[in-house]
Amino acid sequence: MATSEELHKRRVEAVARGVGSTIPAYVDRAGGGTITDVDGREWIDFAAGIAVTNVGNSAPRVVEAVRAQVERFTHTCFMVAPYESYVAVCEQLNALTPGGFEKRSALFNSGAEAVENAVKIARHATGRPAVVVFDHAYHGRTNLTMALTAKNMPYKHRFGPFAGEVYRVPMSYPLRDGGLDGATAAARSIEMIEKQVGAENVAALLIEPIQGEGGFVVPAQGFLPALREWATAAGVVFVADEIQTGFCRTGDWFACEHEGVQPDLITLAKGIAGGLPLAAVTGRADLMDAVHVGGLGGTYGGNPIACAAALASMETMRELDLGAAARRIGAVMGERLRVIAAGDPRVAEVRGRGAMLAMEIVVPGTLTPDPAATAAISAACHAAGLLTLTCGTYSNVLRFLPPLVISDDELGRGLDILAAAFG
Ligand code: PLZ
Repeated sequence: MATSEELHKRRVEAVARGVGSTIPAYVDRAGGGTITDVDGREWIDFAAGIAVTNVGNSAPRVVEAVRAQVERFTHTCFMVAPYESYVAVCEQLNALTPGGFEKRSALFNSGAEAVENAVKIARHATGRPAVVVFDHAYHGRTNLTMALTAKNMPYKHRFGPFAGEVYRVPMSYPLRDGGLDGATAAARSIEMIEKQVGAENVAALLIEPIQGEGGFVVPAQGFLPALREWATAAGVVFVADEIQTGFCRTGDWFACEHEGVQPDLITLAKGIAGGLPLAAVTGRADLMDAVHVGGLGGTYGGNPIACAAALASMETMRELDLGAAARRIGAVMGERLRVIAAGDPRVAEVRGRGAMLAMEIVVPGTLTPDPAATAAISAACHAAGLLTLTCGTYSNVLRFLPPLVISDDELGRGLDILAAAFG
């Protein structure tokens, strides 16, 4: 087998430079909580493919379901000749997502595609043009979702012009907004929408209940409910982007549940199908069904193999109670992170929920972001056998997203490596 170094040389000659990788190691296999490269080096996995393999890599039920589906048929296109598993995934999403009202779902391939479709549906249903998004938001890399995403480098730089009718308002970010309470922070955002956009022009308010790429920003309590309430009164479609937070990651099926928020539409991807590409928009039947027949779709959306994997993943989440697993991981990890933070003035804050935790790194005694220290700590983790990711508008957040099936031993060893990396 080729070595990681050999593969890297081939990659440089074959793969476009614009596609990056966190580690220069080439994967041979990956299990519950580890990734092994072609040279036999092992990493404890605190990335889960960016919050995708919540059920673990090659989860037994997923492998079995995919194998069986591949043998039956691989693709017919749901828009040409439909099949049961697509319908079954939609039924489950309608039942699992917050809100007891009647719902419908539509399936797509990627998170960005789900977000694009949520905007299409909200605009079509309301007849309004504007979309409101937040500072530090991340919603994807397609043209519309680049416009919805906040951060320039690396996502938007020289990729414009961007889609119009996108308006950005302040996020509740307690560490960096002076600790505004949720209601006050929401009032500030709402005033900006009303004065600068006009509520009657707004189709959708789109928000990650805990921001992912933007820095694992957890809004102050009450922020999301206040926005939800305003959207209802203003006839604005409240869209929760749960692409990173969904499917047990935060200890509930969906992060909105923590404060009892019921979105009108919810965008889903990543953890939905154990690593196979699948995404969804789920929401109020009156909004979803407003769109004319043929208005939504795509060749591969809801591919039968991905649907089989999704059904098996959701079954695994139920069977293993991965919500409880995420809460347990969060308790163990949170305690260790707070010990590290107490002994290191570079850690401004430990935050997150369940198995979605982060540390924001600053110049000691200030709130000045320290992206260099963040990168150095992450690199030390990689060198010592722990796969960590960074994020944040200021690239100064270490984030931890282990698979929810990680063993206690792997979790403990990973945290030991992290503690050592802080030195
Ligand atoms: N919405 C909240 O987290 C994807 C992006 C990694 P796609 N986040 C990881 C990268 O650098 O491209 C994401 C997300 C939220 C939307 C998306 C987009 O999902 O499946 O990557 O299109």
